[in-house]
Amino acid sequence: MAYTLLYHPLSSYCMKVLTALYESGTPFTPKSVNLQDEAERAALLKLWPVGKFPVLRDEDRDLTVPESTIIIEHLAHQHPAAASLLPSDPKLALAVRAQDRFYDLYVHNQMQEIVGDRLRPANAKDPTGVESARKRLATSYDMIERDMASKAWATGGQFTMADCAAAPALFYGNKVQPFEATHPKLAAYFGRLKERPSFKRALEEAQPYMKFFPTE
Ligand SMILES: N[C@@H](CCC(=O)N[C@@H](CS)C(=O)NCC(=O)O)C(=O)O
Repeated sequence: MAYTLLYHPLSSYCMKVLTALYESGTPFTPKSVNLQDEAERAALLKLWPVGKFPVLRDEDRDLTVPESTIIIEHLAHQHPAAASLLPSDPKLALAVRAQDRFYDLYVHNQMQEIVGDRLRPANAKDPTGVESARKRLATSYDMIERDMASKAWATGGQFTMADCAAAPALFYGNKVQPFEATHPKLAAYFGRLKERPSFKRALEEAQPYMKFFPTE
């Protein structure tokens, strides 16, 4: 099995896939992409014109797989050790996909909206967009707080793709809109995620770049 992952260690969606790769012990070749470097950016665009990472190359099948969720689903189908990230039972799999969508769309993307605004020049800020992202994030935190009352992981007792999605979304979400003082069950879940060796490793690899995260 020859996988190459185009990614950057600081990128939240890349951390989602790294967590899945480390969780399953899937061997892969990491190819860090510096988007500021014209040649590296061009190489990414050639594979996936949308220009976002992560992108997985499955060399054996000559397949380019973009989108974090699809990459993890691909791994779960191809690599037995990754199978538990997406249960074979259709009902359980649906629950995992539902939580994965929730974390991507209503936590991760809202966090990205806030971070993206910090990177915009002063004359191009979008306060309305940021306000709406903050409101949605607050709603999501409340939903997770209720939902995590009796569960260890996002869909129950098993660590799945949904937890890979939750981990980086909550890590950066907590930076832009802290929840630890207000949402104890969410904070406890986040604590478990940070201690999970797979995510812990992704976080450690991001540390050297954390200084580039915009704090305001
Ligand atoms: N829906 C995509 C989102 C990927 C994404 O937003 N990636 C960010 C990094 S976390 C990116 O490539 N940003 C660079 C850009 O937009 O130019 C996924 O799940 O993989």
